[in-house]
Amino acid sequence: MTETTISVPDIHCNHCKMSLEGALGKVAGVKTASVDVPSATISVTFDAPATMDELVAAIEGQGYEVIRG
Ligand SMILES: [Cu+2]
Repeated sequence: MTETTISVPDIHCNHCKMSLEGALGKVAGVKTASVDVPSATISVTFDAPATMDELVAAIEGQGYEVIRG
């Protein structure tokens, strides 16, 4: 199990939270995805076949830019 925190500065409201958690939840291998609106970050736990690149692609697919850290 890999746990990561992804910074997505454009997260600003509950709608962002719902759409991003929904998109990440559809990525095979993702166990949990939790958006924290005040800090504009997403905590994700995942296993194979999910990869960091796929998580980023799912986020970008919703129209958000990811800050890679
Ligand atoms: Cu929003």
